[in-house]
Order: sequence, then structure tokens, then C-alpha cells
Amino acid sequence: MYYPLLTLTLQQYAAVISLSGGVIIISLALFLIFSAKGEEDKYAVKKKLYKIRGRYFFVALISALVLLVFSLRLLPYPQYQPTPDETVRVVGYQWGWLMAQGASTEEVNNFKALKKAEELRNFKGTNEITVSVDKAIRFVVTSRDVTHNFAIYNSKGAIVAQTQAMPQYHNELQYKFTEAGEYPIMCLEYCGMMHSNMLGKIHVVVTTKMAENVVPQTAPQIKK
Ligand SMILES: [Cu+2]
Repeated sequence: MYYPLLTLTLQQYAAVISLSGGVIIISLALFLIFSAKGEEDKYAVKKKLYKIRGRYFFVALISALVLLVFSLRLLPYPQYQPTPDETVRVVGYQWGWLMAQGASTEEVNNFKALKKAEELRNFKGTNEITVSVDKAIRFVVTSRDVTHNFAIYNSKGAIVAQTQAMPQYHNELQYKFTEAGEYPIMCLEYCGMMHSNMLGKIHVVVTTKMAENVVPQTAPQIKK
């Protein structure tokens, strides 16, 4: 059995929910307009509406709060995420991306302390990196010049995660790639003539667990 609703992305869910909400509100308005009979009913309709509003306000408020608590956990903000397996430093510039992996905690902290454009001049990185599938990757993103937006797309062209790349500021974005493949990076904030040339790529690969799982072996003890 195929259930199309279960295969939607988060963005498609949001679209379905807002579309349904819109349809409900418009239907309600149309129903009230057409069920009202002339001038004397205007106040009756108003009264009816106020009654509905009063009754459902708290229901709506509580639903919104519950949804907020649940949806916040889906956001890629670091404070809602577990400790990352890897941190990638990212610098956006007109017009490209520089990504660097393998920094120590100290190096990442030093990177976060860089504020001026000239301090970022010597930052070395590439616009293509390779990461492992199912690892929590934290991107620490800044810009050398103007505001950009670091957006990661999947192979189907849907955004999987994004954050602004702002000068003098570091945004942190955490994401776990659950599928191997190639994830293009594009700039999502118009930043000048060559904006569309701000491309990059993240190769997500399945690493053989061999190397990690090798337990140092000791020779068996022979009992005398
Ligand atoms: Cu840009």
C-alpha cells in the first residue's frame, strides 16, 4: 500500500497544512456569507463569529504552543542538537564558498572569534568536501564580505538545510545526512552579479565501519 502523505518532505507538509488551513478559513467565511439572510442577520452573524472566536481561541493557542515545542526540535539550531561528530568551518565570499574540515575545538573557537574581513583573508578551504553518512555535521558559517546564504540541497533539488552567511557573525547549522549522495550548495541570498556562481558540493559517503570498530587485540594468555 502506498501512502503519499507519509513520503512528504517537511516543506511539503508545511504547504499541505497551510493550504488546508486556508481552505477551511475561506469555506467558513463563504458559509457565513451565504447563510446570512439580509440586513437583520448581520448582527447575528457577528455574534456567531465572536462566539466561535471565543470558544476556539484557547484551543488554537494551546495547539500552537504544543506544535511550537515539537517543531523547535526539528530545527537545525545547535542548542537543540547533540554534540556534533564533525565541525566544518565555512566562509562565503563574492563569489564562492570555502569549506574546511578537521579543525580542533580550539581552532573552531579561534575561527568563531574572527570578525574582520582581513582576518578571514588567509582562510583556506575548498568548495567540495566529503563527509560520512549518519554523522552529525556542524557547519560554522560566516562571510568575508556581504551577506550570503549557505544552502544545502539534495539530489532532487530540495533544500535540506540552510543558514545565512553574515559578515562579522558566525551562524551554526547542524545536519545529519541520512542518505549517501551528492549535495549541491548554492547561495540563497542575492549577493551580486555572480551570485549564481556560488556553488559547492558535499559528497556524503558510506564509510566502512572497519577502521572505527577495530579493537586492539592482545595475544591470548596461556594458562600454565
Ligand atoms: Cu552569495
